[in-house]
Amino acid sequence: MTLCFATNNKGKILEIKTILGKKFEIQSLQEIGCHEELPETKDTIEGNSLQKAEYVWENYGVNCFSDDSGLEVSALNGAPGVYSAMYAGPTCDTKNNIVLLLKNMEGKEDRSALFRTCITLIINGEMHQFEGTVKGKILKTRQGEKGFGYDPIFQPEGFDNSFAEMTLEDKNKISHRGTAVRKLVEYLTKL
Ligand code: ITT
Repeated sequence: MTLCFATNNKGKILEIKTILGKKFEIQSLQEIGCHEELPETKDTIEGNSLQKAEYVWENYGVNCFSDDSGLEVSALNGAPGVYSAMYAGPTCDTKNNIVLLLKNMEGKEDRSALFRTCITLIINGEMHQFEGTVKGKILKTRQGEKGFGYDPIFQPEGFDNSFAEMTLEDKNKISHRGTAVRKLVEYLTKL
């Protein structure tokens, strides 16, 4: 089965291909001729996830799935959450998002956080969503160079390393995305 992965995030592609790519053929947005930004205007992770997959299905008519993710920090009332990608505003990028998060966490005792992913699959026009979460804490400084996004400052519960210090395979075993993708695989293999 061929599925388009509706994302422009190379980190997500690498992680998901490691799990899905062995069983399914994954097409990129470029391969289906989609070169524009996908719309992401909703205020929930589920809403944005659905919006991205629906855009690809409605405009390109291919079976596809999307991934919308966010980091929910307890001491910041769930921020950055659905706004994780654009946290630092006009200057948002991975580095500036992390700098702002660490600044906003200064002096906070409770460093607990949750990573959340919602994958939306649209297959022959039918929609299904799969969720994955992982609990952890926000570190005080960056640790590690692997992974992407907030990985250097997120330490999953029960581990001494940040996500950015783990191999792709080890991160996938416990991550929000790994959990959601395994649910997707389970569904697809039953079809
Ligand atoms: P697409 O919408 O094209 O898929 P995106 O990067 O905009 O890519 P999101 O809208 O889901 O993705 O934004 C999620 C933000 O959270 C983004 O800044 C990511 O870098 C970050 N993020 C998502 N998953 C992550 C992970 O596993 N580890 C670290 N950061 C992650």
